[in-house]
Amino acid sequence: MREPKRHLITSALPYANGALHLGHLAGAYLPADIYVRYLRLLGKDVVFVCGSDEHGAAITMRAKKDGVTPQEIIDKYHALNKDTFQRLGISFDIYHRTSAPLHAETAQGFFKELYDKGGEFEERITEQYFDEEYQQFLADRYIVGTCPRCGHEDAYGDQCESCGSTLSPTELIKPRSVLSGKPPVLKPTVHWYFKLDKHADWLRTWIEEGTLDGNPHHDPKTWKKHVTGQCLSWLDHGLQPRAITRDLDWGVPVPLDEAKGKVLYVWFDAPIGYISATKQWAADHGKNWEDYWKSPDSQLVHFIGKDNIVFHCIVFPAMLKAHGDYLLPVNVPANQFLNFEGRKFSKSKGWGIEQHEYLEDFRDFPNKEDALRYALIRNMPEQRDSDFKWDEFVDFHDKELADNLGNFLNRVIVLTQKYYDGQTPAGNFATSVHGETILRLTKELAAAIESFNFRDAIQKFLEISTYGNVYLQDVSPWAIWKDEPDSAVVKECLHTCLQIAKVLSVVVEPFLPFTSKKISALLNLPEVQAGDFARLLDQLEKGQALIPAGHTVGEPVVLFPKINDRKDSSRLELIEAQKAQLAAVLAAEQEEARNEFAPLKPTIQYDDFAKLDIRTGTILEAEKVPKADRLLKLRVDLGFEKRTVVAGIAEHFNPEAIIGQRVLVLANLAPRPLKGIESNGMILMAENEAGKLCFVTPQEGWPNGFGVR
Ligand code: B3M
Ligand code: ZN
Repeated sequence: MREPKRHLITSALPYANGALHLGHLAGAYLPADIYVRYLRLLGKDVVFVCGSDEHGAAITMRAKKDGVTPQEIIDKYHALNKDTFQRLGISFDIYHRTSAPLHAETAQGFFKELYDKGGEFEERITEQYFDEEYQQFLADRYIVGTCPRCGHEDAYGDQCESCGSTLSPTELIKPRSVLSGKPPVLKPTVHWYFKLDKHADWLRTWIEEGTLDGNPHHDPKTWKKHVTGQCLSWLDHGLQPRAITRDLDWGVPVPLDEAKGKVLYVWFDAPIGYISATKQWAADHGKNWEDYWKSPDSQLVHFIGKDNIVFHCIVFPAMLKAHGDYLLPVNVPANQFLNFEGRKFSKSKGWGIEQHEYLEDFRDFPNKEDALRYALIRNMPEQRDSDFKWDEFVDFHDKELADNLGNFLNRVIVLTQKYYDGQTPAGNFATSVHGETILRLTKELAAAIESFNFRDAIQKFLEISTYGNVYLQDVSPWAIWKDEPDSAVVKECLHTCLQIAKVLSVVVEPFLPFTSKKISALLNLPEVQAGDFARLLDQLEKGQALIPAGHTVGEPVVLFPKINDRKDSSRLELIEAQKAQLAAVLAAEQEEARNEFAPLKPTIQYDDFAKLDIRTGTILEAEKVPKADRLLKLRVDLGFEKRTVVAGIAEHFNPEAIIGQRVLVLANLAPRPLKGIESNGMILMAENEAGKLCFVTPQEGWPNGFGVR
């Protein structure tokens, strides 16, 4: 596979129906940004597209919930998400929207092309739920009812959130419309289906072997195992035609006369959003969008979360191939999920933090954007789910960014100022063993980024910083300089450290772009720019100095003031406040759980308890008490005697079913008459909050008559 001329990189288009949390950032946006920034530093022609997914029931449901129009929802969240990404340094070339007219035109054109070709679509008439009061068909999410699997009463037409089952609307027991609350009726409707099944064979070859139409396309070994695994599992289950139109009043209208009132299914139009975004970007920059989507010299990579794999690795590629001329992705390095302090992010449960909330809560925290980016990269869910923890955030920040990177840079600048009035001493870094080592680490870092192993890549970055620190400590120029201010060893040492600092300013840019700027300022060098990584490698290979002798560095600044700082507790307080919020959520949950149970009775003394004589027993006979709905007359074996006990359990148990049941009996309760029968004792039962009863039984094998204490 030859070196591509152009790179088209996409990140999943977030639904504009809510804010995004840290898991989204770590999943699909931060990894793409690292990759794109790296490519730009190599001087590559790259376009990085993203935007809001503004169609589908996710948007209309949200609007209904908030009592506003869908347009208000998308305007609000498009602006919020776009702004937040920008503040976090996610460097999209365009953040487009699927509500743009250019998008509707592009998606309709795509549909029409496939339609006119013939053979890709089929029309099917199916029965779908219809709300007669609102006179409209109901999207899956607009139907709720009882889950056939677990009995949860508010399961959605596509999924039960209680047991996680995937459902179809007609499976729901007692379905009702979210709009009117009334039971919907089934009505026939026509829809267009994309014949995905006919693409199964080439998809399998493409995914398993990395070939397309008999030509090499990509190296399948470079795809993540969990991505390939998910794709093959879909293929193994067999692909079915998929409906690509919907009866909904929000979306891209189906461009057919006979499809009035119908729109394209959101998962049909959303990926085409990547194309319309590229078109808009190209129009804005005087470029040709087709160079990026259709030229064999270009490479397409989709960054997504694992829940979107099938759409990006099976459905969209099939659409592109069916259309013809389009490139297919050379990789889809999907990430797994990030959890938050041991649980899934959940807005409704108050668990987790959204990106814009972080920026707000940490507004006074120095270098907050990169502190977050660093923690998310160190722990990115690349191969398996990972967990964000505040304690780890603190450790990464204090031990790695502050003690390692920050401390190294600070010492180098302070010493250069002190010994040489800020002027870079001459030296032989580039031809030394240090130059060689740094070149090797830099290449390893590059290889890790190119193979989408961003956790490994950031480790390499840390190794370079550590190398500088250890070297500085080993030489300890301060010990030499006080007796020998003109020492060549000290000069060589600071020369070398400054060169390493320059390397750090470049290689850190894809990960921590704000920090890169700060390091450049410390060194009094221009900001890192396109092509600098390539230049750096070239200079190191050629043994050239990266910062020339005599260059005056800047003033020292502490880049990452520690969170655990005895003199200033303000940063630790921010972390403590986050933890306190989580503790409050847990406490509220516990409180709620407690309220589900009957309150405790007043305290008694041990002597009160000791008066109870509870024995193990077995029910020998059971019969209904005439004219008493609730009572059963039981004959119970207590080992030393057999007794009659009348128990109020007739509504819960059939008499036949409890013969032989082991029980605990309060044996010294004074006899009392019940419906004319003398009851001698009481059977111990446990009762749940719904009033259901179960027996409390002795462990198996324990005979009757034993005391309980
Ligand atoms: N909006 C789903 C999601 O946000 C969907 C992605 C579209 S990518 C073309 O997870
Ligand atoms: Zn269920």
